[in-house]
Amino acid sequence: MEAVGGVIGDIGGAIGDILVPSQGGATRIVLDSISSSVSEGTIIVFTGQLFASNNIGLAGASINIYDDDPIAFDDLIVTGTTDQDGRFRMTWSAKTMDTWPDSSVEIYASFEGTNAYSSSTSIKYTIEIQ
Ligand SMILES: [Ca+2]
Ligand SMILES: [Ca+2]
Repeated sequence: MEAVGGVIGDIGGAIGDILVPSQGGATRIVLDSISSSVSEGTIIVFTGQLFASNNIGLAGASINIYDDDPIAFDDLIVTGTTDQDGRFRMTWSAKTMDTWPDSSVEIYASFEGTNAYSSSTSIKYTIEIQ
């Protein structure tokens, strides 16, 4: 039993070495809530904050705002960079991003990750473009 336990332990270690990245601190991105219904051409302000796992804001990180699409690639709406507190702020003139299935835009914020930090995406907000 001693020997078997040792073997299992060695396998577990090997799997851990392969699957768990040596770098890649977890991140969390928060996108502040957005109006659920706006007229076309309304200036929407996307604000939020990117956090490292210690809840400290992550500065100088690239943030993308996307329109989520179920079939096609998500549409990139606007990009920005976080400030010293990890906060971001971008503006967008609201417009329809899809001809199908409806006139809503499904907005989320995304941090693509770096060598030192893993990627994260925010919750999604649906905006009706009037
Ligand atoms: Ca969409
Ligand atoms: Ca789209």
